[in-house]
Amino acid sequence: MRKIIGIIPQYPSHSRYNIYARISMPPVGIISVLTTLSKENQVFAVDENNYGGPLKDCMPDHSYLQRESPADMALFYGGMSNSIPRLFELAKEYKRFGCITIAGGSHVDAEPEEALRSGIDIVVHGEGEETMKEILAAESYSQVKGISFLEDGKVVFTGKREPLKHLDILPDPDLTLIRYLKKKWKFFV
Ligand code: B12
Repeated sequence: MRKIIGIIPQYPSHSRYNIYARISMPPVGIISVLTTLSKENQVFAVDENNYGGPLKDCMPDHSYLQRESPADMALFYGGMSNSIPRLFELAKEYKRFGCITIAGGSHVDAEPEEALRSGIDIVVHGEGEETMKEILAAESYSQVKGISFLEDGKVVFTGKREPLKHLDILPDPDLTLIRYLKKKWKFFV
């Protein structure tokens, strides 16, 4: 059983003025991935854009989170380019904690090498639900389709994975996995 933290990294302060930032809602993609892992692993998530937990230097205090609920794997939402600098900062911090770091979402999908050279161990391309389950079970990452990682300093891409065919078998995203919420959600899309 793995101890997994999912993190939605904070957007820069200027993005808080866009219309969507006025309504707090998490991106559902990473929550869907975490939900598929949550039956067999210990899983929780934090959304740094809607976070009311302990702070350090005005930012979420991940040393505190790690002390309270130690994780051995950190999963990051890499779908928004404006939050990528924060994602890389956190990835390096979680590497220092000794975690395996994994990112998915449209930005890292398009720019895997940048992520792999910035603290991320594995980039998951496309839909992450099945891929993550296979990563957790794999003896060698090269057996898992749809991921990139570094080997001897070079990027290895294991090949494109077919999109999921039966979405109905996926569990509904479990929003209760997100802890330390600052505001309750009023709307959801
Ligand atoms: C729906 C959507 C929204 C909804 C979000 C609803 C919600 N609660 O999630 C709304 C309308 C609110 C929205 C707003 C915005 N959006 Co939008 N949105 C999308 C859209 C159309 C689909 C995203 C989605 O939910 N897909 C379905 C889920 C299930 O897929 P997913 O998120 O990609 O996640 C899967 C994989 O990527 C992967 N995955 C994702 N994360 C992780 C993490 C790990 C560890 C793993 C293993 C896998 C993994 O597995 C997931 C499940 O299969 C995408 C375009 C697209 N086709 O992807 C744009 C997109 C993500 N949005 C974009 C943008 C720019 C915005 C806004 C900034 C627009 C604006 N100017 O205000 C705002 C930001 C809002 C905010 N503060 O977060 C851009 C991001 C571009 C970029 N490089 O940054 C995209 C890519 C569209 C585009 N091409 O321009 N958006």
